[in-house]
Amino acid sequence: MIDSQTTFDERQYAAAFRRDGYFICEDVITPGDVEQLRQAVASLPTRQEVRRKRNVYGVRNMLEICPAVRSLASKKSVRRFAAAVLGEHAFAVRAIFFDKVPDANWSLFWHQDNVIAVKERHDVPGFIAWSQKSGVWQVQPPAETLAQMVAVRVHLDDCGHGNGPLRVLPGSHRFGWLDDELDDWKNRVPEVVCAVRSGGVVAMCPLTLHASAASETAGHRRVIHIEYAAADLPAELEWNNRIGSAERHELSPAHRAPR
Ligand SMILES: O=C(O)CCC(=O)C(=O)O
Repeated sequence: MIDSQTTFDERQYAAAFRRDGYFICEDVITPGDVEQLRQAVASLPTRQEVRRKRNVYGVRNMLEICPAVRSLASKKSVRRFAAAVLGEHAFAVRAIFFDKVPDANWSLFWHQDNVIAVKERHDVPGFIAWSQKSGVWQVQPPAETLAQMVAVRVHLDDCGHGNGPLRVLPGSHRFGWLDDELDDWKNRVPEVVCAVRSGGVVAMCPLTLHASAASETAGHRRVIHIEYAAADLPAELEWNNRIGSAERHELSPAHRAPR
């Protein structure tokens, strides 16, 4: 397990993450932790189950509704994937549970994640496309906000090529929104398949171009996807959660939306 300081070099990790926009690490949590999380997820009330974006099976608001996921988000071995890149004050802002099973199988075309969850709606320049999902405000921030976030995806099942793994285009997180350049990126940059075993992690910048195919197998493909940030939002906007750090940090002026 990478809790032993010897096997996880934070500097090497952070350099690779900043360059590639993703990182795969096996054996981050124990089989016992995996089992506890599987049980915690299985015992969520069914009314919390939602479908997210085009038939994607997911459960939102996991930091709010699942204490085991709150603990996971603060666990050193998991949080360090965010802290090594964003700084020690990194905090978890949102978590989603994803599963793929034969009767809830799904795929997603290449995209960048483009929303964050905030406590209340305040119309601030640069923050657009407001919506409310499962009672929580979602908004598209400037790309710079997402560029300063890390998503840590904790796997609760072995996820090989046939299980609908995440696929990424390395380096695509460094260029802002890529809607108009998607074809160029797909043609030019070989995709990486993020195969990882149960208990492992895929860390990803939300701006990294990613896609996900349907699973070809009968089992689960359970992932707890935790997003971390490290800076306050501008004006009156507040992250919907700040788990794992009590400190508040201002965005640098370069990343602050004009008022
Ligand atoms: O879990 C996956 O395979 C993909 C999830 C995804 O693309 C997303 O969160 O935007």
